[in-house]
Amino acid sequence: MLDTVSVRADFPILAREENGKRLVYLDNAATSQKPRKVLDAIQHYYHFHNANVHRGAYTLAVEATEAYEAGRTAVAGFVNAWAREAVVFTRGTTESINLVASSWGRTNVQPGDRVVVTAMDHHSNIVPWQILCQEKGATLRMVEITEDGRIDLSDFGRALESKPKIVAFPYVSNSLGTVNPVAQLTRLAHAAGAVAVVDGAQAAPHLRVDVQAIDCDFFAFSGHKMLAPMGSGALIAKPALLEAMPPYHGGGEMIERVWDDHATWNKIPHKFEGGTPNVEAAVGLGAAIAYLEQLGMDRVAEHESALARVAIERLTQIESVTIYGPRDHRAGVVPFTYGDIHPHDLATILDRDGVCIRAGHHCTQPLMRRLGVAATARASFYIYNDVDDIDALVSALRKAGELFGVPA
Ligand code: C6P
Repeated sequence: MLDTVSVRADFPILAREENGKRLVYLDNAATSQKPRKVLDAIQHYYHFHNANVHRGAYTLAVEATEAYEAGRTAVAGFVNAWAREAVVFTRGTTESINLVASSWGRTNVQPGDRVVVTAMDHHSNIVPWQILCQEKGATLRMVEITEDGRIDLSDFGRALESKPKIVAFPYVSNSLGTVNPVAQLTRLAHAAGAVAVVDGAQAAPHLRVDVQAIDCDFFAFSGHKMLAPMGSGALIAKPALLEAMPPYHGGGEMIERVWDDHATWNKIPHKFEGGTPNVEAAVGLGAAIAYLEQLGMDRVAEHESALARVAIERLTQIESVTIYGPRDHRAGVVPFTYGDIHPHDLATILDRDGVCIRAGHHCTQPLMRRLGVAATARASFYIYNDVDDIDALVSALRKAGELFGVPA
């Protein structure tokens, strides 16, 4: 396990108390807290190097550009991208997937075509494809999940028989914690002639990602879930695909030449980064990656799996708790319900003890329907969580059980 005492000391917000109790932050799947190194890197950038990037001939602008592009180099190394040019900065997973749907999708999907997603996908990896399919007269096919919360590989195989153009799936489910066999799913998608789009929102922060080993065509992630600022993230794509794709947004910096009635495009990835980019996001993301790499992503993954195992073991001892998702091959996401207590009530009551959990459909309504619930409560772990946090969760839950008269 990680040395959480020293890790916690790096996160100023974790020193705050909630109702006189230690802050127990268990909503990391929604967003992570930020270490001092990331906050300092952003402040340092604004104190010493701020200017608009890629445009200026003066020293400050060159430094700002270098800081921005250093963030790209860090991302490329972090996910083992094919090249630096394979990294397009976006506002996060949602924008990355919309970019693929709008650019690759609009160019390549024709009436009558199929797009495949899974029933455990986040709305961000469903709705952009729905919009594309509606616009193009294509059909969206949702692959079912098994009883124990995995992608149903038989149904996945059946969905591929229709030779879809795009197959999209999550690396890690935010509502089940399932870690999917993404390299295998990509191989199957390619064999059916499709491009594979991996939603890496819950993977990049928590395990070692290697896009070349997965061999996916597109990989989307959000920086804010991995210690970096809000509004940071990237799309990683095979360079040949990016070269062939039309731009997503028109504007400054994404062009080569502009004539009265048409324009030609800048090189990748700049073709997809129209307008002044979020430089502080790239700087913060670079610092976040340095922090995570110093801990080691294998240790991060081990730490969170260990916490999930302990949490599941402890929660299972509470009579009326139901835990969702598979028992193994899972990340540090633990969704549950507690008797008939509404998850929102549970989250509000736990907050009195300083325990922050998420309650709701977690932007996975098709999945919730299949689970037969409107909402779940969810604890999700990161590098600064420890067994004390799980103890606090369990004791706050037992108190809630007493309050609502639910067997504990
Ligand atoms: N999930 C949660 O589970 P953005 O908002 O673009 O940073 O990320 C969207 C997203 C896409 N895919 C998956 C698997 C996700 O988990 C998320 C974000 C958050 O609490 C918010 S619903």
